[in-house]
Amino acid sequence: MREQPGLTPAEAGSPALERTEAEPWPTAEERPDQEAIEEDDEKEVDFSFLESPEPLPETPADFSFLDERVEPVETATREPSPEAEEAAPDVEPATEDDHIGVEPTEPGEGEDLDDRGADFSWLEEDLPPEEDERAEPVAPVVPAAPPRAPLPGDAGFRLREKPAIPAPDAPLPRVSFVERLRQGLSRSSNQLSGSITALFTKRKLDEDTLQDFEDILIQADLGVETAMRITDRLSEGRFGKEIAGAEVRRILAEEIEKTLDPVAQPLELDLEKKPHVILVVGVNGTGKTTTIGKLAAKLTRGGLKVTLCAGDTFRAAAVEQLKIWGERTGSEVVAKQIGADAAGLAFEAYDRAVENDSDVLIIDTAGRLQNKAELMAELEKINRVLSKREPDAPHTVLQTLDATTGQNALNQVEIFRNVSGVNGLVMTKLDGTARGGILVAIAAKHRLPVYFVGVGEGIDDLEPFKAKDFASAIAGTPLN
Ligand SMILES: Nc1nc2c(ncn2[C@@H]2O[C@H](COP(=O)(O)OP(=O)(O)O)[C@@H](O)[C@H]2O)c(=O)[nH]1
Ligand SMILES: [Mg+2]
Repeated sequence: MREQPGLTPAEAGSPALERTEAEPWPTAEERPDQEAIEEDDEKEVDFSFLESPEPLPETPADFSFLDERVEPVETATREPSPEAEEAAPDVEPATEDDHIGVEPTEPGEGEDLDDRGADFSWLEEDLPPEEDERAEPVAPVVPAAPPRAPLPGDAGFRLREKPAIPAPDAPLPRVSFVERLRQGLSRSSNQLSGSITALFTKRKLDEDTLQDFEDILIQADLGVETAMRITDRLSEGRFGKEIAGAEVRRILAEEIEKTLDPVAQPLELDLEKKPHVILVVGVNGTGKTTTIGKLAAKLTRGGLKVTLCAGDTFRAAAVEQLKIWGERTGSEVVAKQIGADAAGLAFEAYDRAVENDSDVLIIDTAGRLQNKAELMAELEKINRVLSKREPDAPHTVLQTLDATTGQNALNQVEIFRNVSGVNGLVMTKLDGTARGGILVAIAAKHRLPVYFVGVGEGIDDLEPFKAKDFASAIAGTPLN
């Protein structure tokens, strides 16, 4: 056996392992005949070492912990707090009776959607697993009356019949918002900046450079259309010349802003048709309920009366979450037991919002794409029943998009736009490790208004969407 440096003869192993290139495999003639090998295989192998010389000591496993009494976990059924009740003495707590007459979910609804057989499971890739908690009944609550203050002119809404109310004296935390946005988009912008420096330093602008840059922009989720427009603009008058990274970033920011500017719009509330109905849709975990809470906060602070509808009737946690937002914002929450028909609930919530003279009704929905046929049927049905009460309702169908999911967001818009007539977007989680480039591709393709962006989980972490801030955060250019 050849010596192998660093190995003991035992470690050096079988002769097969010793072979090197200099020592080729034997030809068929050189090989020992097959019978000899088989005989060798049949030799009895000694497994006696497997038998333990001593019998193993018997240590019986202790399963007594299984018999211990498990304390039942208390399920939180939120009662309005004493302070909340005191703050709203004239509001009667809602009872089951307030919300009767719900159509049961009709079996067979949505079967036609099932037949389409499309597989949407890829949409769930980035999302946490979800439980179905249809068993628990949840009672409706009526929280405190809303605090009243004027809606600031730049809060991201345009009220048609009311004159704009001047902004309050308190300065808005603009710097911190922009900083958080820039921080959230820093991964995208650092990657882009690094690539721009590597690509353009000491290099004349030629076809190859432009092609490489286009690829980089597409990888940053900006979309083919925008990427081509940027490279076209870059080549204008600069072909064959050197171009500084800062100049490339400036052009990038300008072109992104051009794409985003038309979609950065305030959410128009037509209060001539009171209540203005906002249906919030989107894949689970994209921030629907949180965004509803933040919107309710903005609106109630502005002196508008808001009713919330807990239309995600699949999870007790989702209903509870909305009720907490209801209490925080002083908005009445119309909720029913888990498993209730969401369309029936939306119908009742509309009537309730008329009764309590709400300016805005915001309806939460489920976003379970695991059961997408049922979900899509449910969303269609909500639209259908609302339009029976008011032909233009829901006036706004708002889709939330999670900025950390990247390319998937584009597909999500396509699906929800087709099913529930999405006519506006909110991008959430722009404070984390966002991949904001996709919003540019969505704007170029769908041209849907982007009303707000979420930059945190707090009540004030929703800001009107500003094309310039967003563009400069992605391109890594200074704000001026
Ligand atoms: N960092 C951050 N987290 C957010 C934002 N919006 C929502 N979330 C969080 O994302 C998670 C899912 O939000 P949720 O509103 O329950 O999503 P839904 O399933 O679509 O209703 C929750 O933990 C929220 O607190 C945001 O803008 N930034
Ligand atoms: Mg939710």
